[in-house]
Amino acid sequence: SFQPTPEDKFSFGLWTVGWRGNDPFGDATRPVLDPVESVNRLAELGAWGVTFHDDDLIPFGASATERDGHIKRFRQALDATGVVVPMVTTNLFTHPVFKDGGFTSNDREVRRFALRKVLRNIDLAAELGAQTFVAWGGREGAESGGAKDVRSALDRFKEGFDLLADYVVSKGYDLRFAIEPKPNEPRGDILLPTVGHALAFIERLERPELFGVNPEVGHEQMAGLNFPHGIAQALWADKLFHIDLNGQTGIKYDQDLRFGAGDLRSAFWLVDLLENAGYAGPRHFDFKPPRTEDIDGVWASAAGCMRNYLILKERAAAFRADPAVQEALRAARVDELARPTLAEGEGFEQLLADTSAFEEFDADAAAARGMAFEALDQLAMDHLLGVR
Ligand code: GLT
Ligand code: MN
Ligand code: MN
Ligand code: MN
Repeated sequence: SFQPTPEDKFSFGLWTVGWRGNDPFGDATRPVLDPVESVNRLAELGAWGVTFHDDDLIPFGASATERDGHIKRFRQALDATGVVVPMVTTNLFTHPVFKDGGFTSNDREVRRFALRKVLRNIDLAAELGAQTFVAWGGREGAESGGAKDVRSALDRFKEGFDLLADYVVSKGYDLRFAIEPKPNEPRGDILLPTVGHALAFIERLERPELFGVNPEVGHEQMAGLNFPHGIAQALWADKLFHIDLNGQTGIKYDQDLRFGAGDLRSAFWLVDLLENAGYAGPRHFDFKPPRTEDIDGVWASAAGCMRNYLILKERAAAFRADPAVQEALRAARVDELARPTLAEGEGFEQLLADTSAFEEFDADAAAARGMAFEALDQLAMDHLLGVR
């Protein structure tokens, strides 16, 4: 059965099920959703965790007493349901003060305010036991050329993250940061637009070991990129700290469809990869139930995210277990790629001395060998479509 349990480690942002359906052309179509109600309903559906931005839980500008009250109610709901908080993040994009960004705003006072907002939220994250702190810089970007000195902005980005890492280390928090890339929307162009940009940026930080990525399915696809390939590289670099699962149909606005909607083949290969690579982190859904839906539709959409993951997990396992697939994998020489190109102890001298590698190598004969990829891919399709 495809009934989720806490062992599946499914988590949801409060801002996902709580999205009211407002878009640039239309007002909200749904009423405000109480975070406590979200925790209760998600627990009933079989979710394991809930995540949030500071402002999802505590309205921007709330007094200290109001803040404590919101946190207290939320904690009670967590305790009552057993739902955990694996990740927390900060809203540095909704309030107009962040119109030119948080850490990279040209306005220095805004940058200092943004850092303070994040530091305060890191304390809350640690208090609630979160192990990952996501940083999505949706407003860190530009619409025009001369207004943003990108090299200075990257200096300020680094300055901010280095400060946060110092803070976490000095406090002794068990917390790591996951940078979430996105190419555009809401800014015309966003800094750190893809997984690759983020991975390269992380290596320039003072404590790179505390930083990884939080790739989102739709964000890479908005840039026309192959999401499973980006995830594979993040895994290869030991940097997949968290993941935002959702659906997207090609290069267009950020759709945030429920997981499995959108590019289904890509979703299949993604689940296959996550499950086989031993990714042990949260399966976090960052989707937006379409604004056509009432509250029942919201929960149907949330349940669909988990159900689709579990279906794809079952399909991927069946694919891997099928003897015909194993034979097709061998025919496609997938195992051969795992074999080092050089023999044990071999260096360029031995390679240069090996006449079979070049002088006697028959390029035309090798070129004539088919790779047998299509037969393998059709087996995957058969499994994905449930006819095998
Ligand atoms: C926002 C964004 C998401 C990010 C969230 C974290 S907020 O909804 O579109 O992709 O993951 O800040
Ligand atoms: Mn996201
Ligand atoms: Mn998105
Ligand atoms: Mn989003």
